[in-house]
Amino acid sequence: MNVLSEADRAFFREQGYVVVPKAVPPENLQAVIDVIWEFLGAAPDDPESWYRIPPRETTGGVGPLSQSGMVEIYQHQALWNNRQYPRVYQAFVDIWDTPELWVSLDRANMKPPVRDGDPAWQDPGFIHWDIDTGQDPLPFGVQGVLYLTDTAADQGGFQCVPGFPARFAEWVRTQPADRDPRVPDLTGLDVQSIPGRAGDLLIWNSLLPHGNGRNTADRPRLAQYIAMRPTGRADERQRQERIASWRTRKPAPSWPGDPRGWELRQPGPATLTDLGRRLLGLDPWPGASDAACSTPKKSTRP
Ligand SMILES: O=C(O)CCC(=O)C(=O)O
Repeated sequence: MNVLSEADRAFFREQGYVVVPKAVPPENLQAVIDVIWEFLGAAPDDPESWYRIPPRETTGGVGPLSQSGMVEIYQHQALWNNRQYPRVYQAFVDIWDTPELWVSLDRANMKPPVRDGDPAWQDPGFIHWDIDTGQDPLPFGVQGVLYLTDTAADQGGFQCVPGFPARFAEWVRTQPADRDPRVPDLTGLDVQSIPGRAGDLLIWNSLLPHGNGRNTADRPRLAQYIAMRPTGRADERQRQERIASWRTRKPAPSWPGDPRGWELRQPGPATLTDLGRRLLGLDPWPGASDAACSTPKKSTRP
């Protein structure tokens, strides 16, 4: 059964994103929250501990946490349980109109409130694209974020320029030829923070300028990134890399990774359902064609 209604699809076309409520059960959300705190050696009720791991922007670019809250954890069972949750999968099937998908092996986010007098924790938020918007034709792609807790507009969560993909062609004609194809000039564009409830899965068109905001609330922002894209059996190298990443509990190539190797000390690999095995690439989709894979997204996130 479809997860996205006709109205959801229309909203996605017009606004460039759509929200799927209650995408996974509360216990799945809590399991990821627990593992994020364990990974960071921090606790939800101990604000000092939120800042214990210095962001990697202050440690020579290496570390398990960034100023924008990127948590370099990729293969834990709790993450996989959301990736292979049927309602999450069905939402992406509805977007792509095909059941043959691979899931991203993406990370999580814990963005603590900005801290007075501490330059390390003053992240202003950011807006970018993960695709090169100078390409012609532009490829269609989507990304997604699962809200692990209720997230207020001032809590450092997802922000974007609603409606932008539908206006891109008109907008780009007003831009200089040497514009940055990965970071828009925001002059005249309306960046909005998208608050949400725990369990919301927000899926966005990759052409939507997006990022996360400044957290001026008193609670951290917590999220898990999940995206899916059509695949095919043709790209054997990528398939092998994905399987190795799951099996060895390491990031896929091009992700920053965790120099402490926390995940390597966890039990694993994660147990996959039949759906999870297909979403990884371990098992083929029944009757899958040999169509070429779409190009993998190279992360440009901070
Ligand atoms: O933290 C967020 O919600 C946005 C993340 C982001 O910019 C990305 O996934 O490329």
